[in-house]
Amino acid sequence: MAFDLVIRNGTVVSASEVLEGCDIGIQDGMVIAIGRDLPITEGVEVIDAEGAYVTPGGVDSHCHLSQYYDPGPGEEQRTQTTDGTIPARYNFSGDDYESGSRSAIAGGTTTIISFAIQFRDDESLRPVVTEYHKLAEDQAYCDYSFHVIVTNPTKTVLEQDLPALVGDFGISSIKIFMTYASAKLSDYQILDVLDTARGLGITTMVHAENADMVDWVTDRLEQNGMVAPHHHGTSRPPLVEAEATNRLVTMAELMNTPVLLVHVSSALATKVIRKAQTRVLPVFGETCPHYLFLMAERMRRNGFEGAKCVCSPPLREDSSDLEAIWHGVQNGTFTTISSDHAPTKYNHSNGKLKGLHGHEPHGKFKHIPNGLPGLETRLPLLFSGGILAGRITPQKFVELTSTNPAKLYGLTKKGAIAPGYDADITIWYPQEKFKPFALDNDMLHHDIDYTPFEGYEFKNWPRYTLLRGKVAFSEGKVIGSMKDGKFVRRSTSQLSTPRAPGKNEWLSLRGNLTSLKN
Ligand code: DUC
Ligand code: ZN
Ligand code: ZN
Repeated sequence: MAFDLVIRNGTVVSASEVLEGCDIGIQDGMVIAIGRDLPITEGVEVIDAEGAYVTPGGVDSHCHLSQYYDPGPGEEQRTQTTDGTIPARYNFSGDDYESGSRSAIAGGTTTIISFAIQFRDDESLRPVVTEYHKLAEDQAYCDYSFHVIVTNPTKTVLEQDLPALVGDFGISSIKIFMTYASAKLSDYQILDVLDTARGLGITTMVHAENADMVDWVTDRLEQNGMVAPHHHGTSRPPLVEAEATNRLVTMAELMNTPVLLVHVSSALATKVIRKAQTRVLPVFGETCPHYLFLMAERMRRNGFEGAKCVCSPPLREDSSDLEAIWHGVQNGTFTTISSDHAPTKYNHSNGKLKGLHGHEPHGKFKHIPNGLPGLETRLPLLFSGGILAGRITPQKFVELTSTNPAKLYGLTKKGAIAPGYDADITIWYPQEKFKPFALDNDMLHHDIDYTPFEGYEFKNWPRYTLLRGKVAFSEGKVIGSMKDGKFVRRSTSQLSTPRAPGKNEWLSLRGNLTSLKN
């Protein structure tokens, strides 16, 4: 067997096993052998991984790059084109594909699935996907795919674009919102989307928060002058998330189709998902590192700087929420842990300070863009605060951060170190050789002026990240190129299939799969 590269003597982790003293043979960007003492012929590149964990490259199935998603109350959604090619609606203040994917690779993530958002006045999804291809092509250090955010389920979208998504575009998932004036769908529209998704084998991701509850509480808070950053959390209590989660689960059951609740933050919503799973409904859950490591008090720190930790759903007040999320990670309620990297700079006119300017002295939380940076820190945080803290096993780490997201979203060559799979591999430091350090934002590779994990002690970090057999990150340095990352076409989910319409004849009105399982 001729290898281009052999990773020698590592502790290779899969979602089920930890194999010590294992070699990995790579040829043409693909894993072709795993075993002990693989033959090393002259000229073969060798990476010594003795004493180190070797994990499949991370798959981050939820991040926002080149996306300006919520213009905020009273502002126009569309603005004019600035350079003739890319509309100014992408004039956001977060990461683009270059900086975001660079940061992914530096944190051990080799595939990202980011969002292509339809704006309300877009009749069709096709130009949206084309635009995002333009934004990402030759700009990515890691492989990438898109989920499409549907904000306007027109007849064209339901009858032509969604059916074309899987076959023509290689995209098998969509996201919908139950909150935000500029994005939310009515329950009627959600049913339309779920009905169509079932027939096509599309996995629907849902942002579940009750929009009216948020607006009603926000109005009361404003009337009482309670507008500082931490009141963002007050305006979106756990009940807001739990109600929408429950409503969505009910709609998914009616429609008999798989759904994934994204960025779950509270004990109450976790319970709703767990209960649905106990009833064997195809309901999946995703959570994020910030709901495992950060709490609402962060929004009270340093005056308006608390805005740095404003995200939706919000960080929670009560440590019992954080513990419930850890339990959900441990007991299998959550299928994936994604970063929900949705950053904006702090010090930027379109960034967090937008919530302060014009609303001095305390700012107004409803004008603060929602979201946190976290692509680069996702895996190292879960390695230090999960595996090394004894909260999860190395196998669970791999399952939640790579194998499951790959399977759930139909990335058939990602998520495992196995013959025939892409050689996307993260090699950690041998534990005894690693000197723990406190994180400083300057160490990160994103284009954001802060990290919510500043000062957190990291006890390990990816030493090498390999993308399809090529070392892209080595001992603190990104050595890959932004032409290395490729768009990956996806199949339908390997974790679930839509179910047969059963006795509900009205469900079959829109094209169902011909070979449905019951
Ligand atoms: N939803 C996300 O998925 N990310 C950031 C903000 C939001 O509301
Ligand atoms: Zn969301
Ligand atoms: Zn998100």
